[in-house]
Amino acid sequence: MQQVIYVLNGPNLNLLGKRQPEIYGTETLADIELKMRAKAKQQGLELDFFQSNHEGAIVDKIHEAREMAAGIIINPAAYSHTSVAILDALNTFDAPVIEVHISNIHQREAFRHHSWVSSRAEGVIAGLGTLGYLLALEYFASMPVAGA
Ligand code: CA2
Repeated sequence: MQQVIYVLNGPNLNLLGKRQPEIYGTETLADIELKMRAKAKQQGLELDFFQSNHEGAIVDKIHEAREMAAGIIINPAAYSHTSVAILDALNTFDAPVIEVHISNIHQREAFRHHSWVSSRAEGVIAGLGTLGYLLALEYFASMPVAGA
């Protein structure tokens, strides 16, 4: 059975490619999903791609991942900097977590420098644009299949 990777996107990322291209580029979230699905197919991985503007919906999706996912790629967006609830949910998830930020949060306002999620993540990719999502997927493709 194919391993499923959950790709979770936080608030306002549904507006990618429609505003602030100087920070976030011109690709839409649908463009990212298409590219990730193409790469996942090559790598024999299945994706569950999700975006929500609601903290609780993201927490619920992480709970679902506990039973369903071999890993999580998460861009928690603004919740990175505020959400202990998302950190607590991720701490109940046993498989690897990779945190992705399109922009380099460390070059931006001070309030973006700290992410609650980073303490749980196996790796953090920031500042490489939307390529970061594909690199995160590469990480999962390079991992040995459990039980093999
Ligand atoms: O760089 C990232 O990926 C962020 O997670 C994006 C978040 C921001 O709060 C984090 O500090 C860094 C913001 C996502 C909002 O995306 C927009 C896209 C287009 C137009 C407006 C917002």
